[in-house]
Amino acid sequence: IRLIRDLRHAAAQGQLLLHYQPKLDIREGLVRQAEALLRWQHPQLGMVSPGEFIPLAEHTGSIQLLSAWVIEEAMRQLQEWDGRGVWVQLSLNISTTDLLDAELPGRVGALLARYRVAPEQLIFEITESGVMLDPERALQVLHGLRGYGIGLSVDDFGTGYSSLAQLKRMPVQELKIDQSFIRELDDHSEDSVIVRSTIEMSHSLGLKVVAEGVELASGLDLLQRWHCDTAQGYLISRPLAAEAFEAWLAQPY
Ligand code: G
Ligand code: G
Ligand code: MN
Ligand code: NA
Repeated sequence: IRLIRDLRHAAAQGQLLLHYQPKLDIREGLVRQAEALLRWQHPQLGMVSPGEFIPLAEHTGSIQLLSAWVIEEAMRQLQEWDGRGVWVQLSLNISTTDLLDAELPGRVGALLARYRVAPEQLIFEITESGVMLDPERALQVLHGLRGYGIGLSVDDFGTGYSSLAQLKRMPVQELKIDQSFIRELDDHSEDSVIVRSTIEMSHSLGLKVVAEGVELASGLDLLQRWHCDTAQGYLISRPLAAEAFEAWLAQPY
């Protein structure tokens, strides 16, 4: 209850921040992409995980406030990096509720102009269950975002609702295979069959594939052999604060 009340003020009190987890381009062997992950530095409780407060925010109506903060902060950060000659593409997590907000594309378009951010520098990650709530409305929002040139990605693919018919209708360019299939990836498990066929299917549909939760070097080797495009996970790096991420980028991978 306390958390709900505090959450409403978190943005205004400067308690929110974004961490950035590198996404490795497997073929090129370099990092020019990252996923922005929300962090809440609570004055008494310390770092609170979004796994705890995002669901809370979804239920109490403060999610739109949080999402607005995340989108604007990401743009501000991109503008700052651009000023120092650092080019990155950022993925942002967009909640179910945001997908039903018809005003979202317009607000994002206005922010792109205000911060002079190229739309190619942003990818919005959505979940299929988010789209399933009200497909017509969500598709309209997605097409609106796409109209501004924002990239779209399906997060947590393979869990929850994974309707291939739905996937075909969505204007997405990227698919992220859920961590549960990747973390203990080896050459002969069921996971390997699922991952290989998902990569093949995605490429047939013209989608890039990200493997999330890459923890083992052996897993990365397999993903490379199977022509997966992008790897994200603790093996490459944990999510980092902005300054640490910038320093990390400056080192050759
Ligand atoms: O970073 P971490 O692994 O603790 O994230 C836990 C969950 O919170 C993940 O499902 C992630 O997608 C989600 N999450 C992280 N940042 C954001 C955000 O900015 N917005 C939304 N809606 N979800 C986020
Ligand atoms: O739902 P989503 O895919 O957005 O969740 C991203 C979350 O996964 C982040 O909170 C991040 O901290 C976490 N994460 C990223 N890489 C790894 C990894 O290699 N292993 C594990 N266990 N979690 C990871
Ligand atoms: Mn994500
Ligand atoms: Na995921």
